[in-house]
Amino acid sequence: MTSTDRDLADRLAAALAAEGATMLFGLPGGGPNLDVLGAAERHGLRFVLAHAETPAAIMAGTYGLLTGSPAPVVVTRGPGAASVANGLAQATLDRFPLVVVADTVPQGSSSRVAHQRLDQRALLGPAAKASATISDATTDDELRSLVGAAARWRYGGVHLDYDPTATGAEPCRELRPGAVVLDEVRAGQALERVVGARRPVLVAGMEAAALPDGLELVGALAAALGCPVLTTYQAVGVVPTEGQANAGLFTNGALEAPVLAAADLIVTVGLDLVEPIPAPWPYPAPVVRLSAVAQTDDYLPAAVDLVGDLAASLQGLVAGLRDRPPAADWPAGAAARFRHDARQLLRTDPGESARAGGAGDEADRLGPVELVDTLAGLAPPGLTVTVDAGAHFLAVMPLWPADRPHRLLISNGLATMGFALPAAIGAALARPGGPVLAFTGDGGLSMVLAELETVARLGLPVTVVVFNDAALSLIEIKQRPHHGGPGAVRYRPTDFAAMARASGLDAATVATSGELAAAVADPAGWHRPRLIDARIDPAPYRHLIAATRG
Ligand SMILES: Cc1ncc(C[n+]2csc(CCOP(=O)(O)OP(=O)(O)O)c2C)c(N)n1
Ligand SMILES: [Mg+2]
Repeated sequence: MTSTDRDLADRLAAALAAEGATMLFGLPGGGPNLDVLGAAERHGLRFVLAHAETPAAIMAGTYGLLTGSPAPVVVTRGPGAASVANGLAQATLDRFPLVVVADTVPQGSSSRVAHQRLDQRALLGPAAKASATISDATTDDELRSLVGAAARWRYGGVHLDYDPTATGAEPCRELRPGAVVLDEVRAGQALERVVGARRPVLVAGMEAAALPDGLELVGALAAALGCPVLTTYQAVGVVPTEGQANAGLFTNGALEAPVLAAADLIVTVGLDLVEPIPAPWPYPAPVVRLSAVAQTDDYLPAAVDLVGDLAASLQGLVAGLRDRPPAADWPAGAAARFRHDARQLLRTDPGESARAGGAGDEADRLGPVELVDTLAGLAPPGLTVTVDAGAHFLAVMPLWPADRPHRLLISNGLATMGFALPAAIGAALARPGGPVLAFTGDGGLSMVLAELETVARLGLPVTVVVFNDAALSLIEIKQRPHHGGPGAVRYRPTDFAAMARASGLDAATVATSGELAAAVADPAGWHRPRLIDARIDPAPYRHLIAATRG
């Protein structure tokens, strides 16, 4: 030991605690992992055991996002490190503050130990915001800098290979980015554009949602301009979805096109370029871009690129607008009309009447929109909702109400399946006592099914709702002839309610909105581990994707 008398596990745990970590997630291997666990417990961190490394990482990252602290996940060497890769990628691309602590074959024995030996730095480094080997030579300051980097914007996943005896490890880079001072000239240009626009539109992104006072700051700029605001998936709620400024979602698809086509100025507020779907930027209006992070690609042609503290940029514009009344003259109620029109389009499925005319029970089948509407009408206050990757998000995201940011959580940057259930566990732990609802497809749930036991073991107030269509529907609706047919996208029907009961949860199977409403009628049910296996009709997804993406 060089820099101190204390061992690495103890110093790492101290660094985590000092940076605000209060929980530790994972699935331990032997020796060094257990040292880290023991040290973490001595420093007051509670350990949460999961069934696989990627869901453990998603639990941790979600916990970190909602508590604003770096959240560690402990994994073993080799298979544990390989298995956490998707969770690390999720944290980095969705900007969740995760710290992966991986055991590794010690450098000193790597020439004779091939068992479970992988170049973990090469494996995990590209999926991480920062990657380092920590050893007894790593100073306490370096440990804090590394751990803390996860929860400095942009949040992301930090990977630490844990090897106390490593020597000559590359020195840790300084990860504390220097504060970017706002450029006064560009701030002035941004104000000129905003003051002069008659039809400005704000597009609020995840960086705005992560500001402690994002709701107030974005709301103040929208109020000063009297203009519509679109939000990305990860910024849902940064202006209340049912409030007067909200014009709906921005995904870079078709649904929001009427709003942005009518704009003569588009102001992106903390829009992260990982958020839009990959399509060209089609709008002629000039763009003012506000972000703490410099743009590194040429997706968005910004007329004014104001890089620096996002809260300060917003405050500066609002202050400037007090002295110089803006030219903006949107008709009263414009945002709410845009939002209403978009939802109306989603609800108007031209195929529905043909299906309703079909034989037997066809007309009664529970559609995805009906499912979302039914639950939105019955949800308890203060609910946190998580959503998986799949066609079902096309119904949930534009229709679920949220009155503040981080109430509706989704993996959008990585868009990984298997997100909603572990994220719900992380959210329930971060917001003790508050109910959580996880919307998932059957495919995504299958990937993390064992974590139902985690919900039951921890007694969490998590309701899992499965859009059970025995299919990878988002892929099926993109299939053309000669793309593998049903065998590539359809499963045998699975009884998820039986699986949930076997894992210790309450469970119900529903096939109509009436049955769904009855299944959630008891308010106490939101506070117990529960799964609702919703046998849905996937036919409306074709319309939902066409209306959303064009
Ligand atoms: C880990 C991972 N694998 C594959 C994909 C590609 N993918 C996106 S959605 C989807 C289908 C999801 O099926 P399901 O969970 O049943 O939801 P549904 O589309 O049926 O609503 C697939 C395969 C992905 N996003 N993540
Ligand atoms: Mg499915």
